[in-house]
Amino acid sequence: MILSCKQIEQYLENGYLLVPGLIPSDIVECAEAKMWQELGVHSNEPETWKNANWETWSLISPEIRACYTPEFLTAAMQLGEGEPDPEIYRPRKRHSVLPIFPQEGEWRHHGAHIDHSIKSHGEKTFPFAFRLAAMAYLNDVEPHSGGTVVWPGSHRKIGALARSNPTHYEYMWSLGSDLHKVDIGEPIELTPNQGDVLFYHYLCAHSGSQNVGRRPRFAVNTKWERDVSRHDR
Ligand SMILES: O=C(O)CCC(=O)C(=O)O
Ligand SMILES: [Fe+2]
Repeated sequence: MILSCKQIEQYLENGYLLVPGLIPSDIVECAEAKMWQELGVHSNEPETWKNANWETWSLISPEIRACYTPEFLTAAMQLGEGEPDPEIYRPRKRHSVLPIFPQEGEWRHHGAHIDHSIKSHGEKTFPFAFRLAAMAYLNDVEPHSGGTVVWPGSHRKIGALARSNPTHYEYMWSLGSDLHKVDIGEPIELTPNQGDVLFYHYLCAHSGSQNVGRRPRFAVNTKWERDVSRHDR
């Protein structure tokens, strides 16, 4: 096993877990290099960054898929809900590539959201919209440089809201639009290092944040779905 009982406890308590150094440095360095290449911009030439090619949004290059090592997938399986099914935790064909380039202005997050809560997608809340999400960080993230923001324990409060009226909250979009009805407390800005992986629960409130630093933030987000048939949508 990759994660300790203490880490699993932390995940259950907080609704997320940042696992340091889960991706070996040689693999994550290759993935970062591939991301620069796919975006068509140069690490040491900031003037090129504004021309980044966003068509790589769902990039499936082998260098990035290589991040999903057996250790990564085992950690995901340890945290996923229900019976572990190795078929579910195989590397996905698609995932979201999430670069955040530096911008001028005040640092801020974009407001708490839960994933899969877009109305037109029609995702159901129960038993869960997806098993587990993971953000793999491909480079170091300094404070106020695009770190993911999380609300510890928000998954339990949002879960309680959902269960208070399962009919009303049948769909993720209805739950997502009522987050203001619960006090989810204060957020924490994560400052992960290259190779760290953030796992989060499907009801964990979180947000992207503005990068007012000097380097782009590169991350890859993946979801493990409820069942294998939905896995590679
Ligand atoms: O970029 C981030 O740090 C967060 C992204 C996010 O919330 C998402 O992809 O749903
Ligand atoms: Fe999100």
